Amino acid sequence: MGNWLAEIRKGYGRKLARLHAWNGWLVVLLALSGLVLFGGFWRGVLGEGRVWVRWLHIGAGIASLAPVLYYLLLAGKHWKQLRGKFAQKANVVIVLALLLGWLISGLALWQFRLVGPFWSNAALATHDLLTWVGLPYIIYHSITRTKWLKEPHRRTVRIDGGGPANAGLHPAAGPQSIMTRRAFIRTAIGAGLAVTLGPSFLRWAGGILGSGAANTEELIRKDANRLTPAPQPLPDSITPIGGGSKGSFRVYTVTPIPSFDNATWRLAIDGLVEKPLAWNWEQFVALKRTVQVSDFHCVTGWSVYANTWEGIPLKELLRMAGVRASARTVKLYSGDGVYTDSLTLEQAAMDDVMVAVLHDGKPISSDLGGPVRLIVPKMYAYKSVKWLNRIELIDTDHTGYWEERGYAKDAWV
Ligand SMILES: Nc1nc2c(c(=O)[nH]1)N[C@H]1C(S)=C(S)[C@@H](COP(=O)(O)O)O[C@H]1N2
Ligand SMILES: [Mo]
Repeated sequence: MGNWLAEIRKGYGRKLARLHAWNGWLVVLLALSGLVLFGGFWRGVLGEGRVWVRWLHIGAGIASLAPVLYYLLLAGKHWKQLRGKFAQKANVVIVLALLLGWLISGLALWQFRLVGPFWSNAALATHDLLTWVGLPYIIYHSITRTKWLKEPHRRTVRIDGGGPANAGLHPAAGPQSIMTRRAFIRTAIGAGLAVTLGPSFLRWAGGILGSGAANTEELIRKDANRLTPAPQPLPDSITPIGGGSKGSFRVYTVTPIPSFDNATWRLAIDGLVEKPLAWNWEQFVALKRTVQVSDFHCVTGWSVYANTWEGIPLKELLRMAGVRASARTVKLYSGDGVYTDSLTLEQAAMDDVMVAVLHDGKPISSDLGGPVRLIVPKMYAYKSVKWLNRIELIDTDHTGYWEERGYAKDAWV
């Protein structure tokens, strides 16, 4: 294959070691930034910093292609060296497969617009699954291979309580010493990882595989909103005409989650309108509602399908207030005091843009933006302002929270 390859392979042992180290640090960086992106908790803490973490993650992900390609150039020689060492060969294959899987699904997530919601959902599920399987594997791999574990190779742990004086001293272990020290520590680390990561994994798997109902049920149970009377669902919601939503919402927020009661909740429509209006909860639940079924897509790759939403079409509220001719933009405010977004008058007039009060016949929990959130099914969900409390008509443009931080203003799915 030419001299350049021979050149690369020169001093290959040292190169391989350096490559391994670089790859290790990249994986650490990717794991930390990835976990921050995954955790709903960090969304609130980071706010706009999340956009930087996201770029860091994408950049490191693309950069991780370099050590992989470089390794592949050295792989032939390495492979010969590993002859007979099955475990090490398997490790190389597993790590390469993980990196490649992460890279491909990551590229699809990055280019979600090109691949569309179906493939970005598949990519997100793959990306998460590889993380759930691969990260514990890599942590285990790196802990159990550190020097201090390798050294006391032949020591033993006695499980029969043979006294600490003897434990770990005699290489020639008696029949009672069941485990080498190394095997013992490995098992302990494996069990520790399973115990710490297991529950989150099961919750994630439940969300991906099951219907969203269980997860929504739990959110409703611990709902922090205290509003009476409860909205009474229409027949189309009681038995959701969509048949019940599929998938589960990830709770996203850029602030601590706000909650409301009858004294604190208001929805106002003002600005360039003929008749500014404001409703308290009792007045608002008395308004006539309609029911619709639609999908909900987040730009980060997850969707919830066939949601049965019940609420008041935004255009109906606009009609009640009377939009003045000078108005151009509908600015939407969240009761979290921070998040905003906007729609053009034409977009706001679409039939399925809804100020939603019920989801699948149940009140929307505070975590998911209740008591009242906006729904813009034809656009990515960052337009779907949670805890909606004010609709203002303005004659200028308005750049929303995520749009100011790099998301496209044109949010069409
Ligand atoms: N007030 C507020 N509204 C918001 C957000 C937010 O962080 N704050 N996130 C948006 C984004 S990016 C998405 S995907 C959806 C998520 O809705 P969920 O948290 O109910 O799943 O809410 C949107 N509306
Ligand atoms: Mo989103």
